[in-house]
Amino acid sequence: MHKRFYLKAFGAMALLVGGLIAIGAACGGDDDGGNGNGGSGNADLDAIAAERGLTPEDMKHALQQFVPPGTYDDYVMFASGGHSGQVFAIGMPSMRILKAIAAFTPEPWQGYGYGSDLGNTVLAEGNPAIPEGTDLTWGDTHHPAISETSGEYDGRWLYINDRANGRLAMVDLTDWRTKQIVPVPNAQTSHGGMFVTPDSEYVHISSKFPMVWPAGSYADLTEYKDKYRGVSAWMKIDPNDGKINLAESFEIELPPYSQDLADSGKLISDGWGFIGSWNTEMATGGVGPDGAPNPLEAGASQNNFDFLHVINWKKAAEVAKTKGVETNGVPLISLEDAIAEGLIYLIPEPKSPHGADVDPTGRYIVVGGKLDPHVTVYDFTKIQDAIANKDYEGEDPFGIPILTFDSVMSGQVEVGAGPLHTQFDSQGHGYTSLFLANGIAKFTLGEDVVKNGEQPYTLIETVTTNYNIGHLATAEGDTVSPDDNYMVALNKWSIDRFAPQGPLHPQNEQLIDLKGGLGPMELIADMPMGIGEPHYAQIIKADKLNPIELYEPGTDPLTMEKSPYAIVGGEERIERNGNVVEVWMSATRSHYSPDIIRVKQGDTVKLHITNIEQTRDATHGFAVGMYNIQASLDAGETANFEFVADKSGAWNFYCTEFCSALHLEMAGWLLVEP
Ligand code: K7E
Ligand code: CUA
Repeated sequence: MHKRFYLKAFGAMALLVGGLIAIGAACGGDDDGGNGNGGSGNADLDAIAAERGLTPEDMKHALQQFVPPGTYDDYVMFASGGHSGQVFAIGMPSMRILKAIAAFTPEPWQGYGYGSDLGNTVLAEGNPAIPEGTDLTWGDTHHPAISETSGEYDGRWLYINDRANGRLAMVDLTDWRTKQIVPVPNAQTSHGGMFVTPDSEYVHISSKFPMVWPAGSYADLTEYKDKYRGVSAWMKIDPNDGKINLAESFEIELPPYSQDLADSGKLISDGWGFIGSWNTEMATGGVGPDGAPNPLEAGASQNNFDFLHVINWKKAAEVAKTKGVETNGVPLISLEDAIAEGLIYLIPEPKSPHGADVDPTGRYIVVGGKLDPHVTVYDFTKIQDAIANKDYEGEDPFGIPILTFDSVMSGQVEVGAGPLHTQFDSQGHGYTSLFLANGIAKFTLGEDVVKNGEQPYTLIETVTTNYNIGHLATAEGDTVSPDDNYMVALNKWSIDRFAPQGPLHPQNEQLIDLKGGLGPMELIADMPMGIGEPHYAQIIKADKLNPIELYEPGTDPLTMEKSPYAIVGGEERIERNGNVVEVWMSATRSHYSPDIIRVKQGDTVKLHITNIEQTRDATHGFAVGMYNIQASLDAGETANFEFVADKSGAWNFYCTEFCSALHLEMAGWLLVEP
């Protein structure tokens, strides 16, 4: 058993490895590849290290993370931005932010949601039909999922849920822009997923808290059990453009538990999905029968077991065609039909579970119980046997069969306090985040995957993180073949890790070296994340991403086809039709053409701008003061704006992107005559 603590105060060599303590150079604890006297063996490097107070271990970590200027990272991590409503693309191992991808929230740098039609259209389409009149301009991103082919990330699209409003966004990884926001029918909130099925047939999303059904109706919390429902939604991915096709999607009614993290089966469990849950007590907060306060946290923590939902989605997709009832745009399978057709089973899972993660072989499902120091590992082959044998220990209040815990559980490992989420390597290990113990535990899975002479279901080692860790992500971690080299801890608090900056601190993402899965885990670097709270992330090999360098001339990024409003140089014009003024404008270094637009107050202005550049990175902005308009037009892009010129005056518009030596001259006038 290996244990390792990070004891910086003792200096670089303060390592406990394999039970051996090596403190200081005298011990020759040369785990760091140093030269035995605490230095690098290079006089220049040693001088720099001495001047900056760096230990040999610090130097090693710097080298492990270093990506020389002008060279590329090996991996890209797509991390949720929590209630920033965005997705952050981060190069790894350098941990450099490459892009904040606007999703549910307007983002001015990319001109997303500030007047041009890509962001405005996507944000508007993301407003649920029920209730009427929603105008959502933020979301709470939690779980990104990269599209897969044969269980491997394929780098085409990325999906992410909105925890707050029951929606999902689709990011097109050809240009790293959000192309669609889909409100999930019959769900008010979301959590379970996103995960894509191994060949990107569907992306799954399930509700977090149940809502009153039918959507749009009202019921008091006293009717929670009868009127509130959760949902498991299987959103059909269009294989050509990655967009969600609602009519070909389907949903399954779920009991009013709080469905939680979920994962997709793969390989032997392909065709199945797994959704954890808590609050099977169906507590609602407020006061108890005795009139004393009974907060949700207490009411929802009564039962020793909650339920892992096991769903046969491949069969459900077929059943939906005959038994699905169109409900707010999507075929919905009732719980009654789902039970009768054998689409859903429950498995007891101990003590307020959170994560539910499927290992790379598809055989093991690991669940962490927040209030239990163990992870519980279920065996899919045993689950199949139990289903075939009707090996039930009962049914829940809604009639869903509960598989016998002892029949389907294959092992439990005491990993430490507050286990949440689990990732895997290809060496038969699980890595579970420990929210309360501030660390990550590495343990072995079942006998058929365990390697290197290790014992099944054994704690191997833990590494300390700073501080409360939520999710963790390993490189290629949710695929059938994880890469065993990097892991990132996505921590909630940073406390004293970065320079003080007032009461709100950044969250802390920490890079950990997995050493081929052979350990010991080693913390390499901290990365402050001062622009959003990370929940989950997925890490893809950079060479699987094939983003375009330019748009074809006149492309509408929303459709990726030629815009009907695209022009080439020489076709610029202004046309008036009644009180509608339509402008076809080009943008290139370093001018707009036309650069003067004359309208009358109250006119509707339809503005089509084509960036006629075909040079990589030659982006031009377009901002109009006092009209709250800001766009970013990438090379080849055509963007459209429509607004009422309701403010009279001579308004300057200009390019917001410093595009050339004469960038400051790239400006013009919107003259709105009273
Ligand atoms: Cu654990 Cu929403 Cu995935 Cu956050 S959830 S940590
Ligand atoms: Cu175009 Cu600045």
